[in-house]
Amino acid sequence: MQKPLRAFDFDSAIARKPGTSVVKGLRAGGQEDPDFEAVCAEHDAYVAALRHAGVEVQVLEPLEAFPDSVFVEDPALVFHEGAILLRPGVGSREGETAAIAPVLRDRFDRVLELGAGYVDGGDVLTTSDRVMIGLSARTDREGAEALISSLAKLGRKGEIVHTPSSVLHFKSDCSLMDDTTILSTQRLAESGVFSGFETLIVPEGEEGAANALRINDTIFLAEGFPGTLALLEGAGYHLATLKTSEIAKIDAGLSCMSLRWLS
Ligand code: CIR
Repeated sequence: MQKPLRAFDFDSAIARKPGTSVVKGLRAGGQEDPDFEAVCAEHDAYVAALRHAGVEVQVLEPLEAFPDSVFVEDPALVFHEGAILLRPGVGSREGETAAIAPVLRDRFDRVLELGAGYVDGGDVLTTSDRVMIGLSARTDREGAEALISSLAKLGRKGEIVHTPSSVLHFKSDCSLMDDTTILSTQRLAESGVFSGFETLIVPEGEEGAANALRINDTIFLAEGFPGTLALLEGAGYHLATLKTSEIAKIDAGLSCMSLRWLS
C-alpha cells in the first residue's frame, strides 16, 4: 500500500483484552477501583467501533501480571514504516514491552528498540509532518532523544515538547483532528506547543475530552462532554461517542487502548 497521506488513516490495530487485574490499574488520584465487567464492556465497544471505522483489530489475550497492559499504546509506537518498542516510565509497566514485542515482530518487517531512557506511547502525538514527544513523569529527555534517533531511521522527524505537570501523558490533553487541527486543553495549548496548527480548545471543565481519537473519517469522543461535542460538530467533523467512565478511573482515555497503523 502507498505511504500514508493522513496521519489518522488506519487499516490495522492491536488491542489487548483487560485482565481481571485491571481493577488494580495505576491511578494518580484516589479514584475507586473500576468494575471489571464494565471495563470489559467499554473495551468491547471500543474494538467494535474501530472495526466499524474500517480497521482490522487484532485482540491479544489478557496479561494478568500487568494490570495496565490493556493500554497497549504505552509500550510501543507503530507506523506504516515499522514499529518502535518503548520503555514505559513506571516500574509496574516495564515488562509490557517484552510481552508485546513478539506480536509486533510478527506484524512488522522493521521493529526498532528504544536505545535509552523511558518513553510512554501516551506521550507521543503523531502528526503528518512530525512526531511530538512530551516530557512527563513517564517520559524522560534521554528516552525522548533516543526516540528521535529511532524515528529518524523510519524517516520520521521527532520533536521534544512538554506535558503540563499535572497531566499523566501529553496526549491526555490533546489529539489530532485533521492534518492542520489539534484538539487541546487550554493549559497545554497556552504553552505554544502547537504553533503552526489550528487549535480547538475544549471548554473549561471538559479537559477529559481532549484525548479524542480520529480514525479515518470518524472522531471518537468520550461520552459526557457536551461542550466539546458541540464544538467539534460545529467544526463539521463526523463524531461518535464512546463510554470511558470506568477506564477513566485508572487515568485512561480513548487513544491508549490501541496501537494503530496503515499497513
Ligand atoms: C497508567 O497510569 O499507566 C494507566 N493507568 C493509564 C495509561 C493510559 N495510557 C495512555 O493514555 N496512553
